[in-house]
Amino acid sequence: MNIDEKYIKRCLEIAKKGLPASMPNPSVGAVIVYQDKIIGEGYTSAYGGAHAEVNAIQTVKDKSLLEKATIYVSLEPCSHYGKTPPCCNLIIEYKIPNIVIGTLDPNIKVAGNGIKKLIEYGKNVIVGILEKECKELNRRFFTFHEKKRPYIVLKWAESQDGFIAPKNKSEQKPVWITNSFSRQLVHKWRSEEQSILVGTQTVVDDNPKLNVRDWVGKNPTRIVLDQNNRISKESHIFDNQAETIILSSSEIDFSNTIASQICAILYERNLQSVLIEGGTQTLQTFIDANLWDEARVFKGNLFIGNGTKAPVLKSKWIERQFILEDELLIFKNYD
Ligand code: AOF
Ligand code: ZN
Repeated sequence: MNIDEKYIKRCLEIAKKGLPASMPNPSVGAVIVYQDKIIGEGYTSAYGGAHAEVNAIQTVKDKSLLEKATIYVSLEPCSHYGKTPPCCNLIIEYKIPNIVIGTLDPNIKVAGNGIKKLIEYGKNVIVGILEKECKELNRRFFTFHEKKRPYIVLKWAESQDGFIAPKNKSEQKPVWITNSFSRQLVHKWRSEEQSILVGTQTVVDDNPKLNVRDWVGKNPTRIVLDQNNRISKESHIFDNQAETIILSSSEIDFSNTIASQICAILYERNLQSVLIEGGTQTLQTFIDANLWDEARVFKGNLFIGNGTKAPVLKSKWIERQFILEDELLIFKNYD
């Protein structure tokens, strides 16, 4: 590992702490180095707050050292006026001569303009260090800007014999396929995505709250499909604890390309990611359209015998974990 990689790696390490609070803004790490010593560092504040560069510069005690220092950033410094002023201007103002950048900002408002401006001001700029890792950390933000759709995470839990629910579910007591630790993990996942989507049958059968109760964090926006207005107004999804968007036939043509239409609606609303929690039909719609990025599948320890079959995903899992007796398989649909 060379010296640039070493410090960009540090940028990534601290940038992790900024997620998910920074979203939909990406979380960036900035590390300021003088004579191979870190003299300041910072990462992106919660959404609407300061960018990484601002926080890093603030921590430098002797600001005169900035004129001889190198600033490492995991994402191209911004050049636009958004909720905050451009970071490029700050770097220029403090006369930092060297800038090492992990990867370009895909946001059309920046997209190379930051680098262009720094070069115009005579800075030494290096771009493209640990690029893959930099994009992976903010994969929701990159997918959203590059593919013009949200980052899609599929999640379901199936029994040993491949069912997600028993037959005549609504007549029975709830059947838990996974243990309480796995269920808590799902609440962490909900706090990490900007929206959560389920189909009509899931609301009718389970009356889910779709919020973050067993973790600390923000509730995602609830997206619910309801083609024929079958969902009762008394359902938990209308408890006002989080925003709920109902997609009925006035918003979507249910005869075709449902997954693409939903992606377009979420994109329009600036929702950078979605956790799809069921049921089988909804999950399968996204799998068949090849509109998914990650799938997280729990295999519980019980046999159901007869009921709703789990979705069919013909990929190979890339990671396997155990949460006590529950098996968790993780699939990725990108390199
Ligand atoms: C940076 N450093 O730490 C981050 C950047 O509305 P604003 O002002 O917060 O700008 C948001 C955009 O800035 C965001 O979409 C992305 O292009 C960039 N994020 N840029 O220089 C940072 N988080
Ligand atoms: Zn910025």
